[in-house]
Amino acid sequence: MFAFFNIHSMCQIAMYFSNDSVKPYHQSPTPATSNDTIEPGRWLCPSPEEKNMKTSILVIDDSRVARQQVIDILQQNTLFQYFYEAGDGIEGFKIAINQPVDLIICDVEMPGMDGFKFLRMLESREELQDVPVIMVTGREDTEAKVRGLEQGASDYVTKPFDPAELLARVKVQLKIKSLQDKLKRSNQMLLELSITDPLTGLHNRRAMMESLQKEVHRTARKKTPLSLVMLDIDHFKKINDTYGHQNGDAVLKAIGAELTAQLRQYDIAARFGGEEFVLILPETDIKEATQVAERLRQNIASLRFEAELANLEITVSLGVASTQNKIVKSTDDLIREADYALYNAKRGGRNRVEVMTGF
Ligand code: GH3
Ligand code: MG
Ligand code: MG
Ligand code: MG
Repeated sequence: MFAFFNIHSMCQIAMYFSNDSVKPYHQSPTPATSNDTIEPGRWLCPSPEEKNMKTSILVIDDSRVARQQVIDILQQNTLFQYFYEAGDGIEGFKIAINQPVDLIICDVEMPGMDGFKFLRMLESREELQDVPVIMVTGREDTEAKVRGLEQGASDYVTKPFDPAELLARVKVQLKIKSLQDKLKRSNQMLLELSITDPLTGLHNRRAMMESLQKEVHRTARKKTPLSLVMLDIDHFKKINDTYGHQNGDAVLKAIGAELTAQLRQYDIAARFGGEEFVLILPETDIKEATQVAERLRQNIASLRFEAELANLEITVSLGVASTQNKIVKSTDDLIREADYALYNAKRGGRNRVEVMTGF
């Protein structure tokens, strides 16, 4: 399927897609003051937009004094705009699932849910698995350090805190988190590019074939029919020859937009190739699919363009097939039948809808 990359191999791609150098964190001109961070589980309430932009940290420790020490050290820098506090793992976990948190500093020894249990809870939530956790251990407590790292902590600091060391470790984790976030965005972008037809923004042929496979299986399980409409622009070569390739592209885009406008929630529109398009219509029988195709035909025939293309009238031919007919046993059968119906529409004079044989 799609190729994805780990953080090391993707750093360069992340840099490529990023239009600035890697800056691991936002710096606000107005950092939160210590008055902003008071009771465990309470915090300043940022708006949703602000939450997306600002960097936040969650400090979990049963000792209020220890929490405040961490916050005091971090507030000397403008690394974080929001500070959340919790007195044990459960309270911390509640905050972590409700607020976007960029980094967690968590004490190991706490009554109620301790640091190790908290790590396990974080692991159980997919959306929290990438949040770095720095564990707070005793200076000599090697066992806790090792156990924390083995259970998914990113790093540890020891009490009493050395401010410079705490800051340095926090900065490293923020930098890694920032790179990971960029990597995720890049992967998402690559995924979208790999399934999209760049001209029309519709699914490309490969993505359409994958979706069709899935939908055919899903609708077979549900015992509902799935229909497929194949559409081909009539005499498109002539449009290119008369108005030029760029205008031809504009027509393809307009058809793509028309298909998109017709989509219902679970329908999929794709560019199958050149000037051929496909509509996948799950849970749709042949009658409904034919109505969709006929509506598309009429809408496209009434499309009007501007400037050079003011006199242009486009028509399309469409073929409709459905898994409702028992001779259709696979995606290939479905495509072949729709293609054959389309061929009949062309033979029958174009600008028309034809249905597969057997209905
Ligand atoms: P018919 O009614 O039989 O379908 O005739 P047609 O001219 O539409 O079909 P034909 O297969 O002869 O020509 C299709 C044309 O589509 C030829 C090709 O240059 C053009 N084409 C394919 N992809 C693109 C594209 O991305 N942009 C443009 N502008 N033209 C394309
Ligand atoms: Mg403690
Ligand atoms: Mg064609
Ligand atoms: Mg054509």
